[in-house]
Amino acid sequence: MRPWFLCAALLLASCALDDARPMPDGMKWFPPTGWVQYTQTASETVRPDGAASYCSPEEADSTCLSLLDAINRQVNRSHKYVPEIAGRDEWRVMGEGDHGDCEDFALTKRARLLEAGWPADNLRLGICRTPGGEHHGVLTADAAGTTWALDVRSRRLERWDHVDCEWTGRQAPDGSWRKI
Ligand SMILES: [Ca+2]
Repeated sequence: MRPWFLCAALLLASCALDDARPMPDGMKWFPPTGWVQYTQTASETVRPDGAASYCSPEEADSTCLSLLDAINRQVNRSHKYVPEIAGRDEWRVMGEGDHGDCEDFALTKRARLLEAGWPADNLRLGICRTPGGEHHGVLTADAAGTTWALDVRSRRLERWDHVDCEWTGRQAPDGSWRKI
């Protein structure tokens, strides 16, 4: 199925058109402190092993994109967004009834998608700067020829280059961090 029809079928906010392209990777970057702390206690996979092929960027189909959209919506509506103070911001997967801020939503979506069979190397956390100058964490995944942002600020999937946020860094498929 062509990407345009996939987008229309899912009523995505920003469809993959002919100019679609995945987010590029840049030079190596230091991982955020919150991520480093998270990896020390996380029960989820934090270091991709490259073994899975289902929903890889090359293989992602309409089923994969539908799953991405469904979990993005489910997590966004199941938890309350509550800002946390810089320097005292814990990165964590939210349980039922928990609240959190941007990267907690991103990590929760990542955990739900891993449970559903998405490969860890196609679930990549990204950091961007909002128009208000705040650092903002977003889960990203590549499918249908582009990179999708699972942003807590939007109910629907957004193409990475349509998000109102300036990307500064993102994980590579091996889990390391790269500048954008
Ligand atoms: Ca947090």
